[in-house]
Amino acid sequence: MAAANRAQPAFCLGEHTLSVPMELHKENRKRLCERLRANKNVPKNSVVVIQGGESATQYCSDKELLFRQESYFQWMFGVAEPDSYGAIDVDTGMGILFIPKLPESYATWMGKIHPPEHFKDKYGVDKVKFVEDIATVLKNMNPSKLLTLRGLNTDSGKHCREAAFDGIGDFTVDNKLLHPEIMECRVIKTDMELEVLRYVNRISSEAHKEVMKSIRPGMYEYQMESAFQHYCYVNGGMRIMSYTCICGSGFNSSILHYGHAGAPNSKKIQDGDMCLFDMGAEYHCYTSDITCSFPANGKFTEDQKKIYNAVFKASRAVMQAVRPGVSWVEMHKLAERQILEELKRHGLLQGEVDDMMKVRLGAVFMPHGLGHFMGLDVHDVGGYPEGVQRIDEPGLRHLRTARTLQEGMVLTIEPGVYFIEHLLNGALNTPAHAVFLVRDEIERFRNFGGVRIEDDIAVTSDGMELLTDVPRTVEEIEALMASGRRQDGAAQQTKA
Ligand SMILES: [Mn+2]
Repeated sequence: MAAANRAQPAFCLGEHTLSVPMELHKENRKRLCERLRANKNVPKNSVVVIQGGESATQYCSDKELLFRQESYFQWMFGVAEPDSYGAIDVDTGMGILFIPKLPESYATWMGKIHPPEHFKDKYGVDKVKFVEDIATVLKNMNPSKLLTLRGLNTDSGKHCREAAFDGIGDFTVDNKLLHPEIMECRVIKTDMELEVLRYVNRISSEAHKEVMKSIRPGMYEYQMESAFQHYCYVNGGMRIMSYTCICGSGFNSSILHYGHAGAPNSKKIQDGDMCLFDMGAEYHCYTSDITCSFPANGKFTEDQKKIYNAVFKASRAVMQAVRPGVSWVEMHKLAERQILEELKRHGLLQGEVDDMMKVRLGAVFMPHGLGHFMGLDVHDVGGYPEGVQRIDEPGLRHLRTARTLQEGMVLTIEPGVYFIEHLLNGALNTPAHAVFLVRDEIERFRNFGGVRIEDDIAVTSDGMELLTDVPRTVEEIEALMASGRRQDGAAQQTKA
């Protein structure tokens, strides 16, 4: 086949899904090389070497876990298969993919063993070699230094896995230069990356809307999780969730990361419950992270409206203010201020909002950060590069970034108000906080649960682009949920 007739290499799961060009990763490699060449500590003839994610089995069994590529490797090469390595010649940008040489038995159990040429076409890299030849191939490039990836993930506190292979001891290795540069590249999204993030947001938004239309009191939380996953996979080819689905109803909506194995979205949804559903699916490892809060029965009570609108006001105030040059810490405080003002207006708080801000009262109701970077990881890297300090104060210490916004950053905006038992008790027992709390009103909300409104945005040159598309006002939510219920009526009429 003539090369000219060949389609450009891309990741695609059918005509109804997005085609992601491998050019995206080529551009990423190019951007990385440009940054590295601009760094005076990187000598000529340096070669980046990175190890991809490894296949694994469940504990001591032979059950193979579904592989998901490591995010730095994905960013550079977009390779779906495990146990690969990659190298990039920094001076020329030439990219080499190293694939494992598979045993014959692979063909029996896993399918056809493809030759290197197949992967060269599939991923649009310059060369494909076998992992077992990596030392020889690199030696022939005669590099001054191998740049390997080692650095701290400031969300998990873990270090990324540095490349290792037999014979690496024969090279001069530097494991400090690469990490800050590639991390910074990942913080600023390219147009091609934004296209994928728009796609995952669109599909995940549609899935949230389906859930809101189909939910009924009497259903179980996990059935809503299942409906979301089904929608994303069927319509978007999105096999993997960006994180474990959080489908909290009633009191569970106050548990920030509900839905884990110990609390597996297993409650029956009751009439009158507030629901907080935080779910997002990924495609080609690009993530989405969306939270919708709504009443299970489709109609807000007056109290639910008060709390929901306080959070909504905070969300929209931040969206109005977001642009390059703005401090994320200030955005967090802006959201807090809106929330405190609304809670005061509705009689839950008393006193001066300025004074509440001084004692960080906002963290009692919103104990998490306003939002975080998002990309190949749902909590994406780069929140605290060298020189950016975490602020050790209630609420603010949980911010996953304290940076100043720049064009091309992608973040979540996710203010919330939660009535969390031990935080309320703590505040009621702390005189500096208790003075602002209207005790009887706070008691009335003890079993309310919580509200979070989470959208994904991209910072543009003069503001932001909203990637998420779900109903957000009380009226929009009630109208959408009513439309799902009208279908019930129609179905009953047909039966009769
Ligand atoms: Mn989030």
